[in-house]
Amino acid sequence: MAAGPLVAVLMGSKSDWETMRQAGEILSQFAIPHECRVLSAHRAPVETAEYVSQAEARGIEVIIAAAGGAAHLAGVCAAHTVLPVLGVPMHSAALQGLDSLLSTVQMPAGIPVGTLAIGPAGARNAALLAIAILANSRPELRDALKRFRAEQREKILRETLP
Ligand code: RP5
Repeated sequence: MAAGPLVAVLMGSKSDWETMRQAGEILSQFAIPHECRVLSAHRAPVETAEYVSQAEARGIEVIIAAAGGAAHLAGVCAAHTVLPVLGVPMHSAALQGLDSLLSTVQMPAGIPVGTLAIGPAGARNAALLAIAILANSRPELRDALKRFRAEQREKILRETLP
């Protein structure tokens, strides 16, 4: 596995960390080198563009971008790189994340963002999808994903009801 980060987990605010740490935990579980950073498309637009523009040269292969409200972080990231960008809409107080979902998922044709579910499920699935992308060229990761699926199946089949 590479020494530098393969996956970047970006989020628009530190207030997103409680959700996005779950993406980091999955990546750590699979021993994927990654880095997590707060970067905002509207509060730090220049630094966000610089970071994403340099990501490919740094060896990063997948970018996960989480934001809430008028959530344009993932779209802005995708505008600055051809690396796959996975968007995670954050739950929002005003509209329960529907605003985040629509503004992340509704990218006009030509600049894709792969959008996951709102909140923790999206955070965890973004990490799993990033691993699946990396696994295309890393057979050991594909095996690890198959073991992860098998564990979920076994857990479900062991469930008992009162
Ligand atoms: C977005 O605005 C962030 O991604 C966050 O989800 C939301 C609220 O940010 P804070 O006001 O909590 O910093 O940019």
